[in-house]
Amino acid sequence: MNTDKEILVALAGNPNSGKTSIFNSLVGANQKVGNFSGVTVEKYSGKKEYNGYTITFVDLPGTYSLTAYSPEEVVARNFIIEEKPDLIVNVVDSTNLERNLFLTTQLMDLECKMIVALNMSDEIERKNISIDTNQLNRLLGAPTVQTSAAKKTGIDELLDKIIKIKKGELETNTHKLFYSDNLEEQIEKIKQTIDSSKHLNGKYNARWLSIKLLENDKIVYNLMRENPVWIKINPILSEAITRFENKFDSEPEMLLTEERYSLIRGAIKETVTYPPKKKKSKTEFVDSILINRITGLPIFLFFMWSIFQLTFTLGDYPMGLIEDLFAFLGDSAAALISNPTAQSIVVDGIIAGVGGVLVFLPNILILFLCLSIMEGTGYMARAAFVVDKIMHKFGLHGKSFIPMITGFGCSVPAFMATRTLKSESDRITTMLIIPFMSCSAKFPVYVLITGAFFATKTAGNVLFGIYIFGVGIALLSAKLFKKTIFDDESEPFVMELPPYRVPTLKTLIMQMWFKAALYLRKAGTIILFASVLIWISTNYPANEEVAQQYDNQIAEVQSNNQLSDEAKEEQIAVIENNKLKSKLEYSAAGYIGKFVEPFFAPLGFDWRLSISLINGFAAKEIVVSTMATIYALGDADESSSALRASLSNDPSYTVATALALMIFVLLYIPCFAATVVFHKESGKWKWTLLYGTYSVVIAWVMAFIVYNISSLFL
Ligand code: BGO
Repeated sequence: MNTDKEILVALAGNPNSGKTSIFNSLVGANQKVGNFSGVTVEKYSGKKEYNGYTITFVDLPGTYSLTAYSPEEVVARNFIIEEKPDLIVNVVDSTNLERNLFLTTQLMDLECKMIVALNMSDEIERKNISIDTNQLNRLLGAPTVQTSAAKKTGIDELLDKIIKIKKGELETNTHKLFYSDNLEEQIEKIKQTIDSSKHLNGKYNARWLSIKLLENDKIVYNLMRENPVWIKINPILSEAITRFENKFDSEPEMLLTEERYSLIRGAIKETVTYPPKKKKSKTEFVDSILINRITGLPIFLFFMWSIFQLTFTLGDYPMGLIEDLFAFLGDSAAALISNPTAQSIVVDGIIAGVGGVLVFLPNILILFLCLSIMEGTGYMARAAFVVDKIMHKFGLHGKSFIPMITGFGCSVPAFMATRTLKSESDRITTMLIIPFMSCSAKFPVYVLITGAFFATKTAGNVLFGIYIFGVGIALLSAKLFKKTIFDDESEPFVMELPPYRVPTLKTLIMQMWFKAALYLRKAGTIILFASVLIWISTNYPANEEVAQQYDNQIAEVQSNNQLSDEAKEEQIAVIENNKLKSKLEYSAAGYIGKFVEPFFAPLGFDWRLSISLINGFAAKEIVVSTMATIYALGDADESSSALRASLSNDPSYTVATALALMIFVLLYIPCFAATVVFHKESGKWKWTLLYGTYSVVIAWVMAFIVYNISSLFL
């Protein structure tokens, strides 16, 4: 920053250290979202006016280290190197110091000015743990502040220290992180050679470059290879690596990591005091059951099964009420609007389409609430731990499981959550299988179909079965990709077990409200727009000739004096129904549906289901709204009754059709938005093409198998 009164501060920390919460406490509503230069990683920044200074905070992506394995790590360290912030606030989760201080040691290597914010201080207080911050300050050579983003404590102290450092009244970066003599000797040799080169213009810290070269950092390697000094460095580096391998039977990278952890463990021993240990802590006791080798998996499956039962049984009550509300709205609108076209567009288009999607809001809220509780309590990480072994059998590790579970909510954040995976092959494989983790937008289709074709008692089990089927396909696909495309093993990774926390009701309600608002916004915009489009495509072009033929038939029945009034009414109702059905068949949607019907016919789907599935490429909720409009228009007698009843009463659909439809919806591309994010995250067209074609092919093949097998028995 250029003026004396402006300070640029970067917030760095592990995911879930509370970095975002600290950032929010610091800047409040003065936030801006952009992208880090040259990449698509989101950049949150915000300004704070404090004691005459303007402090700009930039929230760096959450990372566990600063290697070159993931885009986030590269973004974070490039920002520090290239933007040269005045100061780094390293947010550390005090309840998990060993893991969090690893990043701190890497920031120390960068020799930048730093304050360590020991966050979650409320948690350690509750656990009677105390940290000697003065001593930690001395050991790390950086001021430390205890903060609690939850209780909003320590924030002003943090701001005061930032200003003091700017004014030069407080020392930071007072000492380097020194490694053992063997390592230091090699670091120094490489550093001296780098120092002798004028080509790097002091942009990079020479000691940091030396450490990174010893760590075999790909980006630094490439950078240095382009530099003339490489001719001198290369032999020194090769000699150093061979020497470490001969002497310690280990690469310098491993030795550096070991030494960093040794320093951290030492620092913790010297500064942290734990309360006297009782027999077994509560966490240890709960963990001994939840992540036990025998009980862990069944308990996890039971939790997941209960979630689906709960969403179905509990969600059924408000769902019935919302269905009644929309039926009432439809009847009222029909009574108020006399123009038949306007009446149809409002009742059959908008109210049926939007209403058809909104009735599932309660179910979705229950699902999100349960997922939030799992995440907030720390159980999600345990679940990942439990499935770690199984995941290894399929070429992945437990770390991939969290993005997969996030995929139950929405594929978009799930694709983003894969950023924590360091290996490219693990990341791409996980992204390719996320579409099979059924997202909440597919949920309305299942609730609709299971509700229509299965008794309430079995519906929850069918729903659970569909999700498990998706997980099975995901794991088998991972194995296939790992064996064919990537041909490598998953890399070893420490599975973290965060402490158990009791999520506050406020956080849970806020999260639910946030999701509800998104769903409502989607219903009020995309779904509303799609409903009107669907209505137009199902009403136009109108075939006047065919309509006239039906009108003639009606006129004939009316003028037939041999029929009683009752018989006339009955026959006219049948003709009216046929007239509406043929109107749909001759409409644009009818033509498209009929055009794609041969592709879907082997799966037992007629043109109406086919067009709904085609529309579902845009968003899965539109599958439901398309059906809602088609059935509202196509059934003269039951225009206001629930869509579920229309489907179950339709003689052309069987339980086999229902199962095949759910399997197809489960497995094919989640939605247009997710596809865009997939492409952004994977960065290559070849992956996006594979993602699209693979999911559609698998969806078709599986739906075909399920349809044909279940047709034999059901
Ligand atoms: C959830 N104290 C306590 N007790 N909690 C804190 C503190 C603190 O000082 N600071 C943050 N948290 P982020 P990153 C959550 O998300 O800021 C909590 O990744 C939940 N989620 O509220 O997001 C914070 O930016 C469901 O909690 O971290 C957040 O570094 C139920 O730590 C979590 C309850 O904070 C991570 C909480 C699905």
